[in-house]
Amino acid sequence: MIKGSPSFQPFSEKPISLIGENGEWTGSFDLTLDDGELESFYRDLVAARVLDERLVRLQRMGKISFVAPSSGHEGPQVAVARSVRKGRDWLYPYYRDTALVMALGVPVAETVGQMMATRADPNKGRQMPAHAGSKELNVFAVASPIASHIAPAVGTAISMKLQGKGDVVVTTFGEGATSEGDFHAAINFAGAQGAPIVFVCQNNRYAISVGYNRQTAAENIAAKARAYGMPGYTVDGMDPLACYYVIREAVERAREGVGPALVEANVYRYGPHSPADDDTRYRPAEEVESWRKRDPLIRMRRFLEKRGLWDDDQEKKMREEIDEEQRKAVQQAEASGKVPREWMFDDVYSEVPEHLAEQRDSLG
Ligand SMILES: Cc1ncc(C[n+]2csc(CCOP(=O)(O)OP(=O)(O)O)c2C)c(N)n1
Repeated sequence: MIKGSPSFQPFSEKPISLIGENGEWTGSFDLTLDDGELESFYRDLVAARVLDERLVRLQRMGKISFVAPSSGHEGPQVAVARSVRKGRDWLYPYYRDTALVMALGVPVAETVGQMMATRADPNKGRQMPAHAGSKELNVFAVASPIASHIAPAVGTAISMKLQGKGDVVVTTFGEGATSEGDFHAAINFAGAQGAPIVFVCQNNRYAISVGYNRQTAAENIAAKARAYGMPGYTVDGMDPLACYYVIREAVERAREGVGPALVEANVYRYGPHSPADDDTRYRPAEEVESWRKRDPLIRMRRFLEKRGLWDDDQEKKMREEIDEEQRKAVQQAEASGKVPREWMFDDVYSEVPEHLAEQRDSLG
């Protein structure tokens, strides 16, 4: 057992939840977050939603070519960001993790700069949009092939174990990724090696148009952990505090050398898979609406209100601040200018070979 942790039962039938749908605390242990931490947690959730809606608008305006909407996924993403030691632990996220990188501290101008391929992009415009990465914060640059980042994440975790510094890796992915061989090879090896890694599956029930029941016959994703010799937790992903406490426990467990864990957070993506996807063709509007009623932001806000920490005025003020911050960040990203073409030759060789130097110079 991990010191000071509530210790959750793995392989529960019902998803683990700590906030009831009306905002009441239903946990069997005392909250350890103080009022300020709870408020800033809520701010992270709201800021992520506001940014997601802004990115979708920017895509419609033709300023971004691709976006992977993250609204509905905020709970586990913000929970991961709040469970790790920033700049020490390692993150291998996927393309839908905008809320995660934002809550971790990647500046909005950097995220938007990446999306727009401007000079504000630390990836120098050489990635698809929605492919974050941060050297300072140990965020591995997102890879487009599904599940291909999971094996390198395990490799990093084994390396952390060998170095013995107590650093942990967290990797995230959708349930579709668990159908890939890469996932199974990687998680198997992590189990065998006792690697300090937490696998966080954001199960939004669809891999583009492929529904959960066509993806796997397993009752849930967490059950798969049994075969790999690690605990598997099913969490109500629309309950931000349940995501936080379970993920934090899994991270601390890994840090103390107990080994890896798989956390499945049941979320819902409200938007299409990407702008190229028409989700009305494969899921009824009533289904989307019914999940919207369980919205993580509404749940957290009710929780704060019940504790006397939040009211309409605070909400209005916070939303105005967030909106203004993000508006300025977008301006900053745009003002930095498009990435120069010659940047594509950077960072490949320590010394640019003659033929590449020639090609670079021929760009004019
Ligand atoms: C190896 C590979 N196969 C197929 C694709 C095309 N593709 C992109 S996203 C996606 C669905 C992934 O679904 P999931 O892992 O559940 O994550 P979600 O997008 O639902 O969050 C697919 C099939 C890809 N990028 N890589």
